[in-house]
Amino acid sequence: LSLADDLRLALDRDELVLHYQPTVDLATGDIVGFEALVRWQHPTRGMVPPLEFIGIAESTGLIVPLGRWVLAEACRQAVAWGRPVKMAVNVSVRQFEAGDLAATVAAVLAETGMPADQLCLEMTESVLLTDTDENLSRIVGLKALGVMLAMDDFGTGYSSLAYLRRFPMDVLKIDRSFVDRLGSGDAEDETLVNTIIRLGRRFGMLTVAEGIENEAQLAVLRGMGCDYAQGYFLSRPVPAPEAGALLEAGL
Ligand code: G
Ligand code: G
Ligand code: MN
Ligand code: NA
Repeated sequence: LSLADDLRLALDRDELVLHYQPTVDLATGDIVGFEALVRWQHPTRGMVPPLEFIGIAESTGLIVPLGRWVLAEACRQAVAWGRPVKMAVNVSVRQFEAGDLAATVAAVLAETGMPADQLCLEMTESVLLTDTDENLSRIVGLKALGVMLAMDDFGTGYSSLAYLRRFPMDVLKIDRSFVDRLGSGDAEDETLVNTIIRLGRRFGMLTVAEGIENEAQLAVLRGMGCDYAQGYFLSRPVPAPEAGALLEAGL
């Protein structure tokens, strides 16, 4: 069987699991939410990382049922924790463009009881690269549900800045390639990140820095007034029980 055949079966066999990476308020240190990241516990290959199967899921169309499962599982878990917590879910281009994502999200919110404003859908610039009326109406349809929308990996795509004013995004996630070089005293890198934070703020967006791996980066971002942060220094993505424990006890 090919990996694609296996993936088709994986959904039915409950081989997919979600890990959750905390999003931390830089001002208070509190966990405000999590990003759900899918993993595949393959019966013979072991843990298969998403980079190896999201592409296959997209090219086979399996991303649609897989994406629906991820949405439902992430929402179900957020509600099960029994306290207000934001849950961010990654949405790939194919999932955004195939079928009616807004209808799927509406159904998942209804069946899980997840409050719409606690769900955040993360999209990369490639989703917005096709700056068509159809894509705009898809975005508007999602916004109408009351969910939050995040621009993931900001700064790495080919896009112009024009879509920031065209698409109503709520969250700007600063790509970790920019965060990587912070705290080493390079003035240009600091200027770049500072400018992105100000840009986000100016457009009324929450800013989230990704990939924080040390204290120095954290301090620089806090000083710049970045709202939230994620990264191995704070916590790796962890299974649901560990995430629940972090939510109870704090970091
Ligand atoms: O989770 P890392 O832990 O390895 O994730 C690698 C890549 O896979 C990231 O770009 C991430 O956005 C993507 N990814 C992880 N989980 C999902 C998911 O549920 N759906 C989609 N579309 N992408 C995901
Ligand atoms: O593309 P997206 O931003 O959704 O993917 C997040 C990816 O970044 C996941 O693969 C996640 O495991 C990874 N990640 C999260 N924190 C860190 C970090 O501090 N360093 C590195 N190198 N990767 C991280
Ligand atoms: Mn993401
Ligand atoms: Na990202």
